[in-house]
Order: sequence, then structure tokens, then C-alpha cells
Amino acid sequence: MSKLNIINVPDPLLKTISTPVARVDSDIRQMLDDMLETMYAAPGIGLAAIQVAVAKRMIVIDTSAEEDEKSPLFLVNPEVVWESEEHSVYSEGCLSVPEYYADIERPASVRVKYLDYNNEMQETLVDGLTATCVQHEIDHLDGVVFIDYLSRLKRNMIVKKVQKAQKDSVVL
Ligand code: GNR
Ligand code: NI
Repeated sequence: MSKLNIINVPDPLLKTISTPVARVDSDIRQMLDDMLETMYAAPGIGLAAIQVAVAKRMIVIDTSAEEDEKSPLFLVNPEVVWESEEHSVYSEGCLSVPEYYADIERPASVRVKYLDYNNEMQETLVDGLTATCVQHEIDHLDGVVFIDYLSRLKRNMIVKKVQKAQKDSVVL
């Protein structure tokens, strides 16, 4: 296992539309393991491959509480096949937009179809924070970051601050 480097806005890679995975083989499983390690170390509750500069449609999620047992989810080629009419609002953050949060409204629950760690097709209904996280990660696979839902003024301000923080953190 190895921890990977997470890229930040405004890296143009984050605007990439990721490519479907043909088959979950041992190379893909290795990548999923590395992504999970990277996500736990960050720490975060989700990670899309494009955040570690790999343009493949795969995400990892673990929204279990800190005190509970870990419960990782591996979703390859995830697709929302149903969404609830009911919406909910969460204060979202993103490992590629460190230290910024914004209220984002999304369907409260979604049914997702995906290939699992063993290359088996699965369908599952998620709600609560997991539903928000799954949609946030699928957005990444389509080149969308949560700040894209904010006004251009707000987004530009956030991107500038993230850029500055990144530059200041480089030790000369
Ligand atoms: O760690 C994360 N927390 C989070 C909180 C609310 C809504 C979405 C998320 S996902 C984020 C990790 C991340 O950037 N995934 O792409
Ligand atoms: Ni994110």
C-alpha cells in the first residue's frame, strides 16, 4: 500500500471527465487500496481517483464514525440510477479544496449501480451523509468540484486562497 499525493484546485486535471474501468483486476484493486490509505490518512470520508491524478471512474468512501469499525466502500464505474425527490443540504468540504466548506443541496437518497472490489455488479440505496458523499465523488469523475455550484465570485476567491496557502506551504 502507498499513500498518494492529492491535487488541489485549480489543477486542470480536476476538470477531466474520467474514463470507465474495463474490469476490476489486481492492478485496479491495488489502486483502490492506495486510494483508501490516502483517504484515511488525509483524513477524508471519500476520494475519487482523479484527486490523485488518475482519470479512471473509481471512488472510495467510508462514512463510518471514528469510534465505529471501518466500513470502506469501493465503487467502480458508479452510476446514479434513481434519486429521491426529497433533497437535503450538507456543509460539504473537499480534500482538493482544503479548509473550505459550503452548504450544497442534493437528492437526499440515491440508488447507485457500480462494480465492486471483486468486479461484481452491485446496486445499493444510500442516504444521509453517504448519499451526499457518493454524489460529490461521482461529480469528481465528471470534472465537477463542489465549488462549481457557488457563484463565480465566491469560487474565484476560494481558488485564490487555496493557491496562496499552497504556495506559502512550500518551504524554501
Ligand atoms: O472528506 C470529505 N468530506 C466531505 C464532507 C461533506 C461532503 C462531502 C465530503 S467528501 C470529502 C472528501 C473529498 O474531497 N472527496 O472527493
Ligand atoms: Ni472532493
